[in-house]
Amino acid sequence: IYTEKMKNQLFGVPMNLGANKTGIEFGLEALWDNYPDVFDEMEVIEIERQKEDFSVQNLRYKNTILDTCERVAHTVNLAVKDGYRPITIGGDHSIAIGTIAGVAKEKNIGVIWMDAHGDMNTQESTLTGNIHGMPLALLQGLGDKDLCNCFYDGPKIKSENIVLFGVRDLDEQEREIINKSGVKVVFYDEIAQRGIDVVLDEVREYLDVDNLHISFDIDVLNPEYAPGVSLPVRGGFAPDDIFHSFKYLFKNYTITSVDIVEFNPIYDKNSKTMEFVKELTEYVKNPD
Ligand code: HAR
Ligand code: MN
Ligand code: MN
Ligand code: MN
Repeated sequence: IYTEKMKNQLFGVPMNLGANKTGIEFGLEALWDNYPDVFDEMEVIEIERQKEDFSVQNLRYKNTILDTCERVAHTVNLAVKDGYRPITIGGDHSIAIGTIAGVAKEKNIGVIWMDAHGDMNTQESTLTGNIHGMPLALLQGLGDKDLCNCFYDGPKIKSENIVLFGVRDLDEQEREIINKSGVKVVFYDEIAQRGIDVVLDEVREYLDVDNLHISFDIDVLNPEYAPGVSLPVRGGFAPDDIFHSFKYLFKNYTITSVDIVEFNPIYDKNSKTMEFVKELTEYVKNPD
């Protein structure tokens, strides 16, 4: 299935409340200032601060994150209904609660979650209380009920239609949640050992869907190439591996929608990460 030439719609969500270091909230501005031709037509979904219960330590900024994700879902959903491919630039990874809800309401999708982390904690397992460590669990109906029911009630994605790709850092309890869920995990080490082409072919055989959402966390790259993230993890992909993988996915699935998240300009070096984000966005806007 070759992805048809679909029109894209770019969204930006400058949210950083799901993470605990400062910087991600400045990512979009940095991209605009430096590459106006790529990012100018982006529609920004603003953050509207809600009242928070600060005695709740394990779901930090839940109310604002939920409000934002509801609006992200609504906007993304309209784009999908109008026949567009929404490309959403973060922001921390909690925004995927909204983007995926927005797409999943209209289409039966698989999800490839490219990330050094699992993002499958719940409010019970989290060691940090940061919601960007939870979106993939929430999207399967695991965790806080209100967040699980973002945009519409119930799970958004079946566990068997999810692949975690490039993982290098899981929390202990998170690992148990993942194993129980049945999500397929492809660790970075396995990809490095067996070769990316073998592994991508296995993913294609495993993920038996036509429509695929790519949720791309920049920290899946080796921090050598992309230091501009909040939680770098040793090892990981080179940019070429990522472009190769995207090419493969665009050839083998209908890519309905893409997230590119967790760019933190404060930790960037020589604009390496920013340039990568620009190039990846350009590729997604005009895949070959
Ligand atoms: N597992 C850790 C936590 O729950 C770190 C999660 C990191 N998440 C992101 N997005 N950077 O992948 O806090
Ligand atoms: Mn509101
Ligand atoms: Mn992530
Ligand atoms: Mn991550």
